[in-house]
Amino acid sequence: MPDRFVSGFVSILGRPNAGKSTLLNALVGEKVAIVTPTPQTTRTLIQGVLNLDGAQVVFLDTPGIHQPDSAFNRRMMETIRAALAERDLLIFVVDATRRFGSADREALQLVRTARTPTLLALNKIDHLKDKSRLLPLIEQFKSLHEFADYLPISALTREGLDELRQAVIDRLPEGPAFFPPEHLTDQPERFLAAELIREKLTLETREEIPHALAVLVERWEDTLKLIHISATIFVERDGQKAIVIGAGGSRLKRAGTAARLEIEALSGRKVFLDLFVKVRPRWRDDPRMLEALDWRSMSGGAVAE
Ligand SMILES: Nc1nc2c(ncn2[C@@H]2O[C@H](COP(=O)(O)OP(=O)(O)O)[C@@H](O)[C@H]2O)c(=O)[nH]1
Ligand SMILES: [Mg+2]
Repeated sequence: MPDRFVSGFVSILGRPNAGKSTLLNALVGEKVAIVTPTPQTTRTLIQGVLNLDGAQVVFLDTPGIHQPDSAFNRRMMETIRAALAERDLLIFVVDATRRFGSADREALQLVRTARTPTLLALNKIDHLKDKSRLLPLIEQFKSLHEFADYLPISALTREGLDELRQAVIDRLPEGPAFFPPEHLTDQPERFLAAELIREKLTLETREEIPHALAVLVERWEDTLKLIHISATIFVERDGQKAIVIGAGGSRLKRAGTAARLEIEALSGRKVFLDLFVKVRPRWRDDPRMLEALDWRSMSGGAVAE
C-alpha cells in the first residue's frame, strides 16, 4: 500500500478539436465523453474519475475555447470559466500538428487568468511526421506562459499517457477519495444515451448540421431485461431534418443502430430505441431549450411540445 493518498480536481482545456475528450476517455479508460472530428462536439462539462492505488483524480472535460456567436456558445464559454475555478491543476491540450496561431494565444490567455498550475499536453504526436517541430512549439508556448511541465502525448495511441498521469499525480495534494471507486462519471444514463445518439448523428452528417443538432431523451422505461428509450433529435431547418433522416430513413437508421449498440454495451441490457426528428428554428438562442439540454439544470423534457 502506498503510504500517501492524493486526490484532486483537474480540468482539461484547449481549443476545439485538440483532442480533449479523447484524452479524458484514455485517462479514465472508459468512454465518458463523445468524440468526433467536428469542432464543438463537447457542449458541457464531462466528469471522468480515475482511481489508482494511491490516488483519485477527478478530471473535467470542457467545450473548446472559441469566440461565441450565439446564446448557446456564450453558455459554453461560461461553462469553461466554471471549469477554471477551484482546480488543483489544469491540462492545456494543443494539437501539436498545427501551427501556433492567434487563437492559441487567446485560449491561453483565458487559462492564465485561473492562476493554477498548468501542464501543457502536446497532443497528436502520432500524426506528427517531423518530431523536431515539437521543440519550437514548446518554446512558443513557454514564451507566453510558464507551464508546470511540457508533455508530448498521443491521446489516440496512448503514447506519453503514463508520464502525463504521473505528472498529474505528482502535483496533487494529499487528501481523501471524493467518490466511491465505482463512480466513473456524474452524467445520468439518459444524458449519456442522448450524447451517444448525437455522436453517431454527427459522424453521419457533415458541415454545419452537427452544430444545429440537439438530442433530448423524452422517455426512459427501464425493465429488468429491456430499456425503452424515446429521444427527440432537434434541428433548426427543414433541410437539416431531411439530411438527418436520409434517403428512406437510412441515415437515421444507421445512427440509431450504432447508438443503440453502445447504449446496450454500457447498460448491459437490450435497448429499444425510438427516434423522432423535430425542427426548432434558432434553438441555440432559446433559453428554455438550453435549460432543457443541460442535465445539471434538471428541467429536461418540457420543450418537446
Ligand atoms: N491522430 C490523432 N488524432 C487524435 C488524437 N486525439 C484526438 N484525435 C482526433 O481529433 C478529433 C477531435 O478529438 P476530440 O477528442 O473530440 O477533441 P476535442 O474537441 O478537443 O474534445 C477526433 O477526430 C479524434 O479522433 C491523437 O492523439 N492523434
Ligand atoms: Mg470534446
